[in-house]
Amino acid sequence: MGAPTYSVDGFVREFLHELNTNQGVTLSRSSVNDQYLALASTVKNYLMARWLETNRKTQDAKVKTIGYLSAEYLLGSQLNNALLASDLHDIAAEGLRQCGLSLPTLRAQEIEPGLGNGGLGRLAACFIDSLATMNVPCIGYGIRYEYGIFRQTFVDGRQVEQPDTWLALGAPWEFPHPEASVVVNFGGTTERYTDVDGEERCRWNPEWNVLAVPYNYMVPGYLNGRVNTLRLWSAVATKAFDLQIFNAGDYAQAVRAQTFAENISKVLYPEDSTPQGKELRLQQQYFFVAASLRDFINNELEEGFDLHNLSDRIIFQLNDTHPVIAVPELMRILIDEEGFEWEEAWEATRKCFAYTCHTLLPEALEVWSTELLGRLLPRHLELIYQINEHFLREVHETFPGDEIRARRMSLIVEDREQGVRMAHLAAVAATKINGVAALHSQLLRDKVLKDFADLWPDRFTNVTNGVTPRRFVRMANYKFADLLNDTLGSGWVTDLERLRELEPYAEDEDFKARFREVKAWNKRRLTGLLEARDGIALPEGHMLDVMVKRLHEYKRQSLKLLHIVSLYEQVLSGKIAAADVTPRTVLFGAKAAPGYRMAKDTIHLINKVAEVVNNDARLEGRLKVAFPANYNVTLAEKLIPAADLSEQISLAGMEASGTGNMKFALNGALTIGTDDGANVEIRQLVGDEHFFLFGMTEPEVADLGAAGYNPASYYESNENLRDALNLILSGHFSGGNRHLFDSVVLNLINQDRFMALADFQSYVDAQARVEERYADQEAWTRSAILNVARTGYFSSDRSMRDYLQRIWHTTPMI
Ligand code: 26Y
Repeated sequence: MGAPTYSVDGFVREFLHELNTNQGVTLSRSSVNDQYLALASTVKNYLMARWLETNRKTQDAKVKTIGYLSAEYLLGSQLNNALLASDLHDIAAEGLRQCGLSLPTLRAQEIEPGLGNGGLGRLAACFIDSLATMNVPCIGYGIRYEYGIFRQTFVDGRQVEQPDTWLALGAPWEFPHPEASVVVNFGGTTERYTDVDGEERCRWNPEWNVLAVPYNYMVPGYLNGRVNTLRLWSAVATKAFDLQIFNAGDYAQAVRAQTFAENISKVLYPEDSTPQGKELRLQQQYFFVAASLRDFINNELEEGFDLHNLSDRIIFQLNDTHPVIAVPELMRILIDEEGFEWEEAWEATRKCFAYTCHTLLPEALEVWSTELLGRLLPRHLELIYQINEHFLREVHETFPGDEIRARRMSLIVEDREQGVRMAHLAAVAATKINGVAALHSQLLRDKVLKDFADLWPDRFTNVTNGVTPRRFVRMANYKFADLLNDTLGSGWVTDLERLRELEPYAEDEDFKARFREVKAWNKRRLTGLLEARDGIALPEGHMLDVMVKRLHEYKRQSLKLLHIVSLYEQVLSGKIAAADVTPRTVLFGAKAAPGYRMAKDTIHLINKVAEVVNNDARLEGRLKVAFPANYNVTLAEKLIPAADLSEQISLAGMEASGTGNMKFALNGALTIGTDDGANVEIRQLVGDEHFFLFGMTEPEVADLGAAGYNPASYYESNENLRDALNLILSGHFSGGNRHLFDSVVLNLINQDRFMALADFQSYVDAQARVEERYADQEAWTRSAILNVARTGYFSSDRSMRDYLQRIWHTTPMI
């Protein structure tokens, strides 16, 4: 591409130049942070020419772009990924060494942008990485939260949230473009009028507005010279807004107005399942979506582009319902601003959107009250009503007289208050609707959106999630990557199905030994990190059993906990000898939504159990529980490669897909899991023999629910389960306080919405099979290698190919 390449000398020169001119320090007086920022600039400069070139080529080619609309991007650290993508890693390491510095030290300086809650946000980050790597034009649109996901700390075992000040030490990866700011309007009224041609038109007279300032981030493809853009919006007060108040002489009020505007992008909502219907969240959603549509239309299309053909140039992928307000926004632009007729506008709009659903929990589906929508976005509410009228007409035509069906399907729900069902709006507008794993997509069709699937069967499809092999294998597990390179060559990094070629090596003694060495090395690395980061000592020689994900009842961290408590109880009561317990460290990582009581109580209980179990000599050091605080992408990258056992134990029919499950399998951990989400596909691919399946199937769960589930009956009939629960109730883990964990334990015995007790025995039995396999290290290693060899399917590159073929109908640039 004619862009510069660096030698070690050139790199050093550039690095020192950045240190001097950007940080304003000499090497000898520079802080680690100075050095980190200078290094980031050096890498950025390198990528810059490629970025500009990518933009030019893409605009010239006038091809279709993917507009990924997501309220969350859980990016993880940027430096290492940029070094990898630009092939600068070794040069930087050597250059820094010559300066007397160490790359790992500078790397550790980075605070990851945690602009997402969990799976959905991380998926967005994997997808944009894959699109760049596959040479597909994509703009990721989102929000530049000033505070990302909170930093979790534990105080006496309880979660305490601290603000995530990720911008405090400088933000070297972003490029603000205030000159390209966009005004976003809110509130006010709508008005009918007759235009100069005598046409009846509508006008929105907003009451207030804010400025959306774009911050661009590079999304470098892996070694291919492509650099796509992630454009995150930040809110500031508009001049017009505060000038008015300044003129009125109320300085303090004007400053308050500024704060009000800036609140919009201030903080990521840390809830990931139960929407609270907060006004600020709706403001955030409309804010980034309105700015993004405006930006695309004004800046990515050539002057005079005919918006009837908009879908030739963009497909907006809706990452769950959070950006769905984009649908009425595009209708508003086309009708009110461009003078389209309804039918023309709808025809153009529909082709520009596709919708991914990420949930099955009914309470996770967003519904916005019409009172709030009407107050904040009056014109959009009118348009939604109109879309609904047209839609219900179609329902009536297809199912004449079926009033009940029409009411079920309506975009408007009449509950205690009237609301708009955002998933229905998404379904009505989208060219394609997809779930994120085969089972999930099936359940979407059969349950969550059944009426829509009856009406439009062809709109529904599945795209199973994937993860980027660059970050989660090549970077996170570079010793393993080296082994793979030695064995297969390096093509697997962009063609993960090539891991299949590993299959014969599952029988190769030498390879197996090297595989185990890598695992052992990863464990030592993790041990060092946890020691330094958390003061946690990981015992040597243990099976590392890992459950990391958001804390949620449906994911059933409590089931894992019952397994631990039961093992412990059986040793205390002499049912089993400590010497017969497989040495095991159970490692948890999980954040709870700050307002989610049960999740926070579960964290507290895990920590208290850990305290007692870890200090009880009767276990002879054979069972440890570790719960490092603040699980995030950076920690995941160290943790996953060290794991032996991956816990994917949600109640069947609840986890839409899971993506952690894929990361573990690809890094050579075996899975203990239910038939849920993408576990189903993982098991089918790796083979039953190499996957520890347990628990009810989704239809069995449905049947048990219908028959009337009674958790207490399991408590009564299963001795080990009862003894474990009783041990908690006895106050053993709470210094004698018998009621401290009533909320968790009594809920399990009396409600247990996610049927942990029903699956307990099956889980324990599966754990026994785990231990048996683990005792035979040869057999375990063979299974682990086959897990890697057979899970290349879960590359997000494959997910992107599926979206391209089945949903976006476009191809990579050549
Ligand atoms: C509306 C608001 C409260 C909300 C905010 C975030 C609702 C949901 C979310 C996030 C959901 C999420 O992360 N879902 C996960 O998406 C992953 C990627 O598809 C799946 O692998 C995972 O099973 C699903 O729980």
